[in-house]
Amino acid sequence: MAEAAQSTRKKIIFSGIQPTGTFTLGNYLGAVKNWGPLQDEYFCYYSIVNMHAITVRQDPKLLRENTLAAYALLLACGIDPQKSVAFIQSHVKTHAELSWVLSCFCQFGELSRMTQFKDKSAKHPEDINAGLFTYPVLMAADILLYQADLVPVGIDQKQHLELARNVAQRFNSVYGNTFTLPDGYIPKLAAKVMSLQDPTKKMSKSDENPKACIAILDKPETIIKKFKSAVTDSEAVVAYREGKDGINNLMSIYSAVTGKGFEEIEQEFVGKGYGDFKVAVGEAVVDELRPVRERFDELMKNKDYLETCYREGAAKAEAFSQRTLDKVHKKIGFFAK
Ligand code: AQP
Repeated sequence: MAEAAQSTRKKIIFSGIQPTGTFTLGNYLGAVKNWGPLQDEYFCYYSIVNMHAITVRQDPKLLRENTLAAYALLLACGIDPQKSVAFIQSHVKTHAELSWVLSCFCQFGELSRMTQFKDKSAKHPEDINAGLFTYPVLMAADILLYQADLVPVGIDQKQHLELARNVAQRFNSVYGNTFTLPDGYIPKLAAKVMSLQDPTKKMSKSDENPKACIAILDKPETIIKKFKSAVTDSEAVVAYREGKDGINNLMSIYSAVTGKGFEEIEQEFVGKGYGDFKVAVGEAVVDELRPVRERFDELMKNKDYLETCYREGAAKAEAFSQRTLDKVHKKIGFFAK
């Protein structure tokens, strides 16, 4: 399949998601939902990036469970392992190997400027480890190993993506054309879904307040309850405007799941209060997520199938990425044993 991708010059996509908990509505709308429809047009590599997850301390048993569940969720969200290469990052050793090489082409200063590093260091002051600092180098390796043309991500990953591009450009300028320069593929809507409890903060899997985020496997009644308690304002007018962060967030979510534009939504809720609007958003999200939950439950009953898929995915990912790594090793002066 890798050869086919090369010879027909089908564009290549890479993206990943951390198994740090059940995907949120933010992960889903900003990233994973958009991955499925790309499978026919592009050659896609999608990964559960468990090596990134250990930059924050994880319970080993839970990480194992979350990794398998995240893989099943990936398929439940529409990734077809026959069309795409779906794999678990730690199964493919080239990621760590290229990451080391690229870390020698990445400056301390540029890593120090990464906002995710600053945010996560502030959140975990007791464990500001080197992996947290070099996280974007591993992400650059993930992308560049597959010669990805496009990387579908939420807007929070834009800075890391730019760094990957800079590292690739730097390497290419020294050793000649080696890596494809990747572009971001950021959705127009819901590129940054905000917390339901603090709409100035992004919705995150690891938020300590469970009311702040919708996990895509939440029960319908839990989803409705969380939307009902979402923080808004005291104006009681459903309108997309500066300063109405809570309502803007709910309108973006509603728009992303129903396909309705902001004006249409404003018209729909003229003369109605926030209560009606919140329930409508909740119900639309429940409808959107129902098939994902049903498919996930089915997949988790068939662990053998999941194992076959992730093993095959890893073999395909390794075969393709090894070629990039061999090329890199040759260019920098390593020779084969
Ligand atoms: N709130 C969000 N809105 C839109 N897109 C989002 N993404 C994350 N949060 C939002 C996108 O989801 C993809 C996978 O993200 P990740 O799991 O690799 O890492 P993250 O960005 O750090 O996600 P979380 O949920 O905030 O995880 P934790 O809490 O573990 O750090 C990416 O494409 C990301 O842009």
